[in-house]
Amino acid sequence: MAIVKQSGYYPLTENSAVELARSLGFFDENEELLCSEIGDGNLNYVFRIGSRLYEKSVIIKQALPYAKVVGESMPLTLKRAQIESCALKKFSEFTPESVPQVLYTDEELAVTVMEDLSDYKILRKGLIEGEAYPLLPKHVGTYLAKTLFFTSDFGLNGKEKKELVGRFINPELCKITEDLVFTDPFYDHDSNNFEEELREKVEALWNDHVVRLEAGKLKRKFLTQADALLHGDLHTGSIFVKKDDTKIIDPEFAFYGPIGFDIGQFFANILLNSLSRPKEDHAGRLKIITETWNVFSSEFTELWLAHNQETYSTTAGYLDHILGEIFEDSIGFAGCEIIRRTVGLSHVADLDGIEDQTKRLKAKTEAIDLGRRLILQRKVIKGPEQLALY
Ligand code: SR1
Ligand code: MG
Repeated sequence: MAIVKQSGYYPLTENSAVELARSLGFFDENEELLCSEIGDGNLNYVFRIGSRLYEKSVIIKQALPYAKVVGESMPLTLKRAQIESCALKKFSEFTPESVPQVLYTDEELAVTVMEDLSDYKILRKGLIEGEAYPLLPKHVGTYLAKTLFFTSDFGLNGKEKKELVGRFINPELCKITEDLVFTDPFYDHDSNNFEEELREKVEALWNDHVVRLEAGKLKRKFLTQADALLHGDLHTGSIFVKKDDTKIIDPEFAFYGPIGFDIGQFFANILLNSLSRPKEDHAGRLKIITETWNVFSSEFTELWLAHNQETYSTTAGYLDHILGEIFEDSIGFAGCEIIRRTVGLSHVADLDGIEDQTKRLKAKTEAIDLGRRLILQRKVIKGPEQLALY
């Protein structure tokens, strides 16, 4: 069957994705190709296209004009594909080993062609299966330090930084986070989604004025504090792992926001996994958080000492103040993310996948308590070791 070349935006199918890959010269004209749609995220199509034995392969990711997880009733800008590929390219300037290589982008089709990472596994899946990744904290901590330092006012001059802020204005995707992470779970909102057995617990959360006040303060930071170019959605589904390597994927939520947000989302999703595990696994999960923070803070410090462009950077106490603020924010943001993944829209398989209802409800109850504690106590929690689950 002849493929008619379409113009403008059209959603790809497995056939048209193959044709696109061929027309872009990734494969020979007559090469027999295989293709499957492997996207398991909330928003996009992801096609894997390869030669018969996948000796050669690429990924074609296409943004849909709506959120796949909700359906066509939730329209979503296609511009996010461009944001994602620009963010991947920007991050690769500082840490090329941490992100997939972008091979081609098409703004109109909302398509990014990327290096195929099918020999990696999504971290969330690996953690649920009980696998260990000893190099994960080193890789994630380094990625965080480099991307967050080098896109901040400490790593860039004022003009360069402001140009980047402008390039990464991402209002539609930020609005999703503003609503789903920072607002809806703290109100009786339609988008919330929780098991009826948790209603009493959730209503107590909605009626807790102090939690709501602190969540409001954290939301304001997210709205206003343009510290650095964030990934913006750094949960364990945005990280690909294998034993000796880690890749950070999917930065379509990238924008200039508070440095603690990426760190907090990562902490939150490790803690959510921990809550789903037997007690004997908790220390290992806490170690991921502790080591990631230690790597982040020591690498951020090295970059600060070697490359800081801010006159005040040599003032005694300034670096400690900044690191203290980043840590405090990351704990508060982690609290919001934990609550959202338990009572809001877009849950995590770590908790929802617990088959035994009693155990699942217990884990979710503990998640709500933990989220509350992190939001309320973020100023007194001084180190990651204090995040130990009871
Ligand atoms: C409607 S989108 C739901 C969630 O999926 C993404 O991964 C983000 O976490 C977003 O909040
Ligand atoms: Mg994603």
